[in-house]
Amino acid sequence: MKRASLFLSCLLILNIFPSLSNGKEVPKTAVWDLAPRKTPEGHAQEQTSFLVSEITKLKKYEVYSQENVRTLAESPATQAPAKAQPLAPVARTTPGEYRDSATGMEFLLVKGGCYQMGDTFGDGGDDEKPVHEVCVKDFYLGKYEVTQEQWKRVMGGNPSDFKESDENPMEMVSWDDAQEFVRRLNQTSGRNYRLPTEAEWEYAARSGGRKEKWAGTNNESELRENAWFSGNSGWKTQRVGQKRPNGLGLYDMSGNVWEWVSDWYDKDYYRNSPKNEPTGPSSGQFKVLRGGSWHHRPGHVRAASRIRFVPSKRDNFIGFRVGLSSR
Ligand SMILES: [Ca+2]
Repeated sequence: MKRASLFLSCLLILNIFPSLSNGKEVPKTAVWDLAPRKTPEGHAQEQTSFLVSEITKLKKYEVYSQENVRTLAESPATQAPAKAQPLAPVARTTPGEYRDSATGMEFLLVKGGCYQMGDTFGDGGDDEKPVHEVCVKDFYLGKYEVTQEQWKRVMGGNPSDFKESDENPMEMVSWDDAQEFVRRLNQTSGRNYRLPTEAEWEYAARSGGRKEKWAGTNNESELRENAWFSGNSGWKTQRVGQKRPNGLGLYDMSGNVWEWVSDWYDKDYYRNSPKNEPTGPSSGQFKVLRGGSWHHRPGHVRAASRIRFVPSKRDNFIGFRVGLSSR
């Protein structure tokens, strides 16, 4: 509007003062009569100064507007919530916690132990049988699923499907993609990040190997408080860390996105699994995913539930979280 008014003012003034444009003698008009002490030339100079002044103001306004837009874009209200802010390069936070300085990923120390792995409630699939004792050593596990913000910091792009927030979990990532993420992370950090093994994942999901049906609860009526699944997700992923954590303080182990683990899949592996630190079959066609997703029913978001996909599979219900050996 200001530009339009200014343009019209210019036209009006140039119409009244043709000397501004062609140097011809300026006819006397009512305007001169209202300002008899000024010569036409003096008045024209004054109007020219006025125009220059207004144009200068306009340019300042434009600069201000650009700065203002930039400031607004950088204001806290339009940035990702606090957890996605650049984090101080602090490695250890409190005992049992760990923070990666490059990505801001937070890890919790999972104290190792032995537990009953598999279909401990008798309602699982055949590949969850037999229930068998497994022992794992101490390890660190991501407190949250890997977020889109963290992915972008390492990989530089964001192929995820649900981009409502940088704190939504990364999805549309294959097992191979997750390996590349970890490889780059290790290259820059000098650490040894990795996917958790299937046995580690289930031990952590069960709040440290408890007889726990879902991560953090045995009560299906409480599941809405603990997990994003088909009953409450709105058919999309949700920002990580909003639901109740399990007994170890880990979020979204049940639901939100399925999580790749390091193991190859074998439906009969539990019949032959070693007791100590099993790492899965030595080879296979499929990789294992755990925990269910926003798209799946309560039965799929159980701590013991297993599915499989080829390592190149991508979908908008598939993500991952990162583990780290404790030594
Ligand atoms: Ca999950």
